[in-house]
Amino acid sequence: MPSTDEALLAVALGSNRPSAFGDPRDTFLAVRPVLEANLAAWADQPLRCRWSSLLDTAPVGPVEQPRYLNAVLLVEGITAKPIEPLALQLLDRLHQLERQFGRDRSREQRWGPRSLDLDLLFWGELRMEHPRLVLPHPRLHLRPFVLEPLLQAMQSPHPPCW
Ligand code: PH2
Ligand code: MG
Ligand code: MG
Repeated sequence: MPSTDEALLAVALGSNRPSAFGDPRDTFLAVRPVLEANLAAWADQPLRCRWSSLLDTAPVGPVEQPRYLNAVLLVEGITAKPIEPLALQLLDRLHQLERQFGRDRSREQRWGPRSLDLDLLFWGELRMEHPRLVLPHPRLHLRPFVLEPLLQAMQSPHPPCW
């Protein structure tokens, strides 16, 4: 159980086009340890990671695009106080990882196909409206492809087998 000075953080993952690592499932398998290591480096401490299973979901947005694979990672054990500059540092790390996995934001359509999308959903009670990052994620409550894996990760005591 998270202690009172730990704030829970959640990241949503999505993919519906291949990366250099393969199809979306291969991409998720490859990014999983890298994302965990990145989060621990950002928090500067060991963390506990709880993953949902992988969900195959219908695309929301432009309909002429492949189905998505979605998952959510819940992170426990961060003792740093949730503050805006630290959240922005994490956002930079997530964007860097997206690029490492073949994402090129300059060439993509809004809500169109992507090899890897990493969205920060919330970090404890932190509320922010920065031009680069709004927390909690403003569409979190509208998206079954986020809510379902989030609920799974919250309920799951063990890491799932992908
Ligand atoms: N991401 C989008 C747009 N539409 N649809 C599904 N099913 N899953 C996604 O992750 C997703 C989407 C933009 O980030
Ligand atoms: Mg995103
Ligand atoms: Mg997204």
